[in-house]
Amino acid sequence: VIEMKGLYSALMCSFDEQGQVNEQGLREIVRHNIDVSKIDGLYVNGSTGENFLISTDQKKQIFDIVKDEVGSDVKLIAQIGALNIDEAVELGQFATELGYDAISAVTPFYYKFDFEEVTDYYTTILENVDNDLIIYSIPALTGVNMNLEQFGELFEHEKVIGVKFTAPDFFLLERIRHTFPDKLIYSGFDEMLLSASVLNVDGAIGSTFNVNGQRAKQIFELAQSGQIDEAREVQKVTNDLIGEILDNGLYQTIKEILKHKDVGAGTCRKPMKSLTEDGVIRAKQMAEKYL
Ligand code: HMN
Repeated sequence: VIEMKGLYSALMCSFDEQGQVNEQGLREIVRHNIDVSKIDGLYVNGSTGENFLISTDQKKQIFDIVKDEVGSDVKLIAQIGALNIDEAVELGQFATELGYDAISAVTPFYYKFDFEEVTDYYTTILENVDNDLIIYSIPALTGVNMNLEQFGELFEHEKVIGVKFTAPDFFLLERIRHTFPDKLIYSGFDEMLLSASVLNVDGAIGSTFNVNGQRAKQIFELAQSGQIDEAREVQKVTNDLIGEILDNGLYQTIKEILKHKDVGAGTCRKPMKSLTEDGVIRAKQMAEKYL
């Protein structure tokens, strides 16, 4: 699992006005991440890829295009989690056949599943997909909160190699790190990357790395070498930028910044709204000021 460590962009996807995948634009986003953001890998079809707004065919199309563009340049994690368990398995098999290095599955959401049901969901995926799996925990969006013992139960399966931990709970994060030194932990909130890095996470997965990947890498590496003052400076600038992005509209603004870098990032899928004219101007100012 050591080779899976590092910083992963939660990959954005380019859509046209009709909501179809813009292949050329998607390829440009991938290239920008590798060539400019200098990330170690891509987390494909996560929240940032607007995964829960698109069809199964579109998810497959995206897995396909991304693998074709990346080859073996960087690591690839396929987010295949879905409320329809058959779809999750189908996507897991599909991405595995394409050569994705690991799969990841969001905890099942919306119906307030209990832990027994969550376990059953992961077991079904693991029994049917021949790949390593990273649990995707994001309680604020799913409503699924797991404690240390529950993570431990899921980690008992040897194919469960780690967790994408997207929560501001540093007590739990420290306990997981300490208790499971051999599992991979990816930090999920870019604005908390330094705090997570100090706790010795193995990497991070973030939406803002699509544009701010170089700073994210600096934060992670400075923290690992104990240069905390320097890391804090970079996190400060990063958080100035993230604050402005969040105020303006997260995914729309990252796409707009990419467009200012001549990357065909397209628009967001409905029902996500588009930026106002002012929002477009603000995104341009962010691109000029920070990137
Ligand atoms: C994904 O599934 O696409 C990402 O891994 C999610 C990632 O953790 C992001 N979370 C959300 O968008 C909810 C963060 O990068 C987040 O966007 C960033 O920290 C700004 O808050």
